[in-house]
Amino acid sequence: MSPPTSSNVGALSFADWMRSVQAQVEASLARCLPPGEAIPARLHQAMRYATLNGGKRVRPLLVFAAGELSNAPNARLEVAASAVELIHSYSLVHDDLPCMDDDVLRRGRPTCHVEYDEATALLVGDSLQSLAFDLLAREDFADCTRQLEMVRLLGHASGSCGMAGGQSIDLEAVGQCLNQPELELMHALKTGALIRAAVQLGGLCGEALSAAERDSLDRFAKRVGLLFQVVDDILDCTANSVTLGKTAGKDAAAEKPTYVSLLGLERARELAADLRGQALAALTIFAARGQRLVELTDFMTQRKF
Ligand code: GRG
Repeated sequence: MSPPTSSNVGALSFADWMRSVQAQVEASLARCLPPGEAIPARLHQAMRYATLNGGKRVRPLLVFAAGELSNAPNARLEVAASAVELIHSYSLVHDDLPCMDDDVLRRGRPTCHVEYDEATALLVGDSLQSLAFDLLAREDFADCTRQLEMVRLLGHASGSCGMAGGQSIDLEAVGQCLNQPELELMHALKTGALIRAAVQLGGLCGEALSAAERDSLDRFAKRVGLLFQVVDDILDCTANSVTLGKTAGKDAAAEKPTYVSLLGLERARELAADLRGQALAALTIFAARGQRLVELTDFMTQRKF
């Protein structure tokens, strides 16, 4: 299927649109990752192993869906979406290491350090992260001001005041009893910051949004980031490892605080429904232009893996 363009995107069903964006991002990642035979071949093969052929590509989908609000060029969205997915892939590789979550299954396959080795997995994460910024800084991607803003935004979202900071809080929280605001802060950083960045990057790829539109989009991004995590916590204790493609029940086994451990399953489900409502309410300002974001919010609420 060819990539969606601003002229045909409205005509595609959500399922076709999603498949088309996923295929486009897969092809873009395959192109921008160094070939498996390029020296150092083992590292490059491991980078490709950790990034390609798997993953729902939720963050790239958010980039593309947010890009529809600002009539963003498809090629620019592809670069921004690929950069976010590289950061996400790096975070999963490092998260699975024995010094972090110590997991053996990811996207239905052995984790990167199991398939290769720990040192290689560490370098895979490092290299994927560097590649993300390399991609955003390439000269033909956009105008320099926009590129700088995107580099800064992604750097902030993935660093110690964003995803890596959230991971640090997560590691300290093992065996602790966090209250709801503390849990929310941890997830706003660990999972939410990159999801928020994906939405912001999509919004930045096209024509300038008004201040009111930017505020609404950011409100949406924060709510949908939290929604993603609440659903993840619910799936961790209701779905099995085969469906999830990762080890189910990990959080409870590791004595990690989650929305389910804090609120119970039913209230966690109610919270997910509330967050969905708040996310959709934030999109009303965009009317029909927000259609894909609305559909994507529902996909993120109803996902089974
Ligand atoms: C190591 C700096 C560093 C950060 C790690 C993302 C993360 C922070 C840890 C992952 C642990 C985890 C399972 C978090 C819950 C939410 C989450 C990020 C799930 C995985 O994302 P999906 O469902 O995965 O989008 P796919 O495989 O579909 O890409």
